[in-house]
Amino acid sequence: MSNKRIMTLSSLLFFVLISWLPAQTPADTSGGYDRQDILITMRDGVRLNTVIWTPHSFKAGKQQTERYPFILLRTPYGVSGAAAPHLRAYLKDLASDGYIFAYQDIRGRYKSEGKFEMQRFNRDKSKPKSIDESTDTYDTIEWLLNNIPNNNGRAGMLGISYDGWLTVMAMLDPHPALKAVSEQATPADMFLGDDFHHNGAFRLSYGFEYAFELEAAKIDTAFHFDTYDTFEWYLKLGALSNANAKYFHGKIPTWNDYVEHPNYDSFWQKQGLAYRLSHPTIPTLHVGGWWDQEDFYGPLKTYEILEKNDPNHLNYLVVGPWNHGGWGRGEGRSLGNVNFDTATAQYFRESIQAPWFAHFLKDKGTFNFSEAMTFQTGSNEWKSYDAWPPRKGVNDRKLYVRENGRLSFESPSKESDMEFDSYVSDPFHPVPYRARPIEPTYGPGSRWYTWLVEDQRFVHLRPDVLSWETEPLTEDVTVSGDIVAHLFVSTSGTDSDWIVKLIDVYPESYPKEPKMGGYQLMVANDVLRGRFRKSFEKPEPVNPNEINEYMIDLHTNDHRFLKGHKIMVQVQSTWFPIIDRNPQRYVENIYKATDADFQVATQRVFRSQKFPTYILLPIASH
Ligand code: PG9
Repeated sequence: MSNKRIMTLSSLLFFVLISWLPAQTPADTSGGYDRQDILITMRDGVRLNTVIWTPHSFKAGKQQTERYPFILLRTPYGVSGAAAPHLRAYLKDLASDGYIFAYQDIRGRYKSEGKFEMQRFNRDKSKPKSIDESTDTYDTIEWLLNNIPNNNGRAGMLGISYDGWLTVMAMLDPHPALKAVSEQATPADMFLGDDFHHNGAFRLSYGFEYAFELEAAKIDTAFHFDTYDTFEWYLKLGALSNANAKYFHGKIPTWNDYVEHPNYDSFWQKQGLAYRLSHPTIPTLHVGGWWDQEDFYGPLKTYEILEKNDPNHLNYLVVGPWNHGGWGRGEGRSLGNVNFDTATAQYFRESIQAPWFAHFLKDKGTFNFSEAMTFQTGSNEWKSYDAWPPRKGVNDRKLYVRENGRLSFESPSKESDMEFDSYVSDPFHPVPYRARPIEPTYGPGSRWYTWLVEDQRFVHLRPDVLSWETEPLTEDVTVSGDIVAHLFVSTSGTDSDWIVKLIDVYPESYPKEPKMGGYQLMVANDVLRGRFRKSFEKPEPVNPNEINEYMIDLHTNDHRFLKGHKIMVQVQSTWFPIIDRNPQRYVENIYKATDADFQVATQRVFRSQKFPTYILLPIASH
């Protein structure tokens, strides 16, 4: 890997891409691989740069006794500098089993020809020469089978994030030799839940910085901020319309897509996996991390979509205590300040990922996979389920917001409709989503990778962050499955964001790990943009001061709140700059709003019998 490449990667996607770097541990020289760089020609004549790694014994020219399957990895992040498979923590356990690895630059990236398109749409099948990521994968596998000797006629594919999404694309009209895949942290829907928006609320800092990195004239150029604290920079940017006016000048296609598609129109729908996928075509292992700061929604949603139509039982799920791609590197004993007691990532690679491919591609080992395998946090134990969300031994219970900052499984006793807690949401003084300074997302020293496990005390008791908590628990409370917040709220404005965080509060005194005393660990969270409360396709203004019920999907989880801990809920209306500021005045298109559109709003969260704000928790008996 050239120095230049290492520098650009470190400022781009350091954590995802670190899996492309050699493992820190000494090289396993017993399992060497040899390299060939080849341009493989696609059906339309475009050539894709592919690095092929074959087990060392190939070179010796000996008669081969063993035939190897292929493992394909396709990526927009550059393959030429990537280390050999046996030197990459992510692939080491596979490499020691023996595969032929092929790493490929996708169209328009690094040494591949053609044009890059962010999450390219499916091709028009009526045109015989039309291409998409699925045909590029198909053509690559076909070429490999015909040109690389001593293969066993089978291929597998895996990848994290964009590479995970490319793995999903391989499942559309798959090559018959593709026998197993593992999509890991694929985005499934960029409007509803992954990198670029959550429930229609724009992920400003990510959407801005990633689009620039991928689409600026010079490959992988990080945007240059003139302040270290990007909170300050984005605040000074003001309304989103200033981004094109001052910086992008219409030259970043993905930014223009955000601006032209402010609602869940056919652009976002056709890009999403619900539109593209119907049923599993090959055995598929979905992998996600509970604290994935980029694409947690994606792998769970992709599993859910395929699970609806899986008569041959090809669909499997693994979720562990990881950030984005955390299962692909290191041991996974901790994340930020949170300890998991065991080497969760290493376990995944050795005992799930490698046996998965060995089974389908090499007929090796006994098939020992449960439908869903999760690492339950809190108890810090691996669990197996025959369905996800689990159906057995789980009952939904409502945890209510009550008076005096209390949270309780008992419903509100107050009859008066006007029981509420209130705060002022000021878009000119937004609540930071992580402690400042907020370094550029992928910049040096960035704490982006662990912000979801950051101690929420950094905003607790701010006047614009409400919080309610239970008494210390008298017994463990385990939450396994889907969590939904039901807010009965009003705003004095005509649009507004609602952010809900479900938090595990550690006991103030915690001798096991003193620094965790009183820690507020977020276990679930999300935002809903008020205009989309009834429909993501057709936004509507909110009537000022009208009480509305908002349902906010807090996704799925497997977490045990231990005896002595407390459960906390926090509600706020800004989360900056990961989420852009809602002007709090309804405008047709927030990306075209001007600075004059922003206003302060008074927010109320109701907690009466008639308007009971609560979190619906799937409480498990296991
Ligand atoms: N989260 C990144 C991404 C994937 C797909 C589209 C846009 C961004 C990534 O880590 O690859």
